[in-house]
Amino acid sequence: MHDSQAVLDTTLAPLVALVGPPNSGKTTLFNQLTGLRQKVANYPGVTVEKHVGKVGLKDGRELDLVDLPGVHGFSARTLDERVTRDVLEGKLEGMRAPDALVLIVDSTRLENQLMLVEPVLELELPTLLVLNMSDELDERGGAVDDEALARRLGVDIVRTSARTGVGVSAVLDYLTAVQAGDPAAPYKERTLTNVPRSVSLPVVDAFAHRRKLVRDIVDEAGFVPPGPSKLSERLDSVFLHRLFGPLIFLAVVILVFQSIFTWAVPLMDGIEWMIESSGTWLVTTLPDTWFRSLLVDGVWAGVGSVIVFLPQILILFLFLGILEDSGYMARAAVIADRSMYRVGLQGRAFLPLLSGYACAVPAILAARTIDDERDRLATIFVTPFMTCSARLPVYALLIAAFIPDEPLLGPFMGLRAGVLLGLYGLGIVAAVGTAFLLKRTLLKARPASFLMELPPYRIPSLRTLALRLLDRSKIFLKRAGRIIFTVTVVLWAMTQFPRTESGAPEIEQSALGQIGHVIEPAIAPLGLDWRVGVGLVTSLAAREVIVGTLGTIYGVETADEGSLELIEVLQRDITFASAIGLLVFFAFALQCMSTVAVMKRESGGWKWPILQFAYMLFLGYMGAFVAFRIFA
Ligand SMILES: Nc1nc2c(ncn2[C@@H]2O[C@H](COP(=O)(O)OP(=O)(O)OP(=O)(O)O)[C@@H](O)[C@H]2O)c(=O)[nH]1
Ligand SMILES: [Mg+2]
Repeated sequence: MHDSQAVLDTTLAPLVALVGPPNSGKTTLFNQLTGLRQKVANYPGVTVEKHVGKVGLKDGRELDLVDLPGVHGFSARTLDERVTRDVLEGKLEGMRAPDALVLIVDSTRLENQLMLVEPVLELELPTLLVLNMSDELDERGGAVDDEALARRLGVDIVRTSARTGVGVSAVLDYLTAVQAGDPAAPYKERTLTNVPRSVSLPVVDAFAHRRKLVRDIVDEAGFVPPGPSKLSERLDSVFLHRLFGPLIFLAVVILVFQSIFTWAVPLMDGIEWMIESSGTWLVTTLPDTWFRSLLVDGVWAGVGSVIVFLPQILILFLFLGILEDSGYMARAAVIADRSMYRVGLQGRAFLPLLSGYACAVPAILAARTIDDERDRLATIFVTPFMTCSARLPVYALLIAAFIPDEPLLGPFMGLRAGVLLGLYGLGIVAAVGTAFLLKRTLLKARPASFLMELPPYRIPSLRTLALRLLDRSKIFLKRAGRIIFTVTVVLWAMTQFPRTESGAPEIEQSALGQIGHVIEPAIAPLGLDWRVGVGLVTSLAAREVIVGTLGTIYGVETADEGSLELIEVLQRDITFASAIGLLVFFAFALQCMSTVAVMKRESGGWKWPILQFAYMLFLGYMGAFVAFRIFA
């Protein structure tokens, strides 16, 4: 966040804001104009992303461009609208007011899109009106008289196809004029600002008034709406088909789910191998000091365990990007909506929840596509119940140690796979139950009615996809890395001190071991002792950390070489009932600081993450207790 603010504060280049309704092509045009010279951060205190970039102008100078979230107006009903209005009015901390605007609209839907023109022109800033998607307008037989429209509104107009780059040069001309202090648009003569309006007008009337005004303007400009897209109609007859629609949807879900696991595996193995071999190299090169221990056992292992998830996250966002930009996501939401509605969530919650199988962190970010705030909160609250990949190492260890390798359903499924599947099921049940409860209590509201306008199918822009993946990896590595780094360093330090007389750290006497003893009374009812207690504490950083911690505590040299030994020690030390309890605990409890941190950011405060952590911990503990009692 600070970097991009610095970009804005330290330069005197003019600032131009890109405004427009959702899906009008703002980001595509932004990427055309700025390329790689852009930064993403969040606006201070809120979850709305701030995209700023530098535009190289024709005269060799440059200016700053900010891409705003899509809005229908400035009524400040949603967070996006509030942020957009604040940016445009220069009220946002750490950001100066824009010197000029580019209002970009989808020219195939002028009647709807120009509703934004009046509030934008009221800002009295030099404004360029961009009629985007002109390729689609032409293709489908639509028309509009730019000059008449420009005269009527008193602004300059440029037609573009942001995806192919047509008209981008004309936008650059305008920006160059802004930089030269000679913005093309004479905003003083606007006729729209003279439209009589009464403050006491009820909102509905003001809206109706505006709608009529826009319809007149569009008529005067000879707008001929384009015919329906033949291709979209044909595709919808398949994708929204009563029978094939859900089947294709299911296939897409399976494809995404599978690819997160299968395609990512070689990449993850590669990264793991790199981290391990570089760790080994460090061990052999560096002298045996506390510093080496911190670097290798603490930082390298800890941060490495997070970086390993990057391929899964990139594949996930690649799919989400393709699905969103192609227009399929809107159809998928329509199809998923009915079953999600019963739970109390929106159809749009489906894919974020599905992504939770890889990792809750990107899944919570993906929930930004849910526009209703209560629905989004309910969705991100239940997301960590989905069985993320960090639970797998824990499940794998405990299942291997305690569940016999017997057939369950003849040749189709073994008992071990059955238990694993059961744990996945447990997560789903908890998520559904919790969503149901939330929507009837804290987040009481019917799921937002589903009146989504279906966009036409479009071929996603590779440039936009690639830039988004780049953003995602940067954000993920920066944020997750920072947390894991801190936590691992602190945990490592706690295993090292206080030192015993012999000088070697005795884990039972270390600060961490002492914490284990403090926790012991709490987990004694589950049949667990201080060792597992320590594991539960360290796994707060990331669930899979417990595997390594138990390995260390039980004096097993390395978890890898001795995983068989670790299994044997566990079998000796933990009862079957306690192990089942532990499995249930990990299915429910929020043992993941990255998720907590991301929840704080995405919900804008500590309230939700604290509630979520406490609730999931309670559920985990009670579940483990019940399981322990049943199997004891
Ligand atoms: N055919 C066509 N498609 C376009 C054009 N410009 C953008 N698109 C596509 O329209 C979709 C939406 O574009 P975005 O740039 O993400 O729109 P946006 O205004 O940033 O959307 P939000 O940020 O969600 O408000 C994408 O699939 C683009 O590839 C264009 O000129 N012609
Ligand atoms: Mg955008």
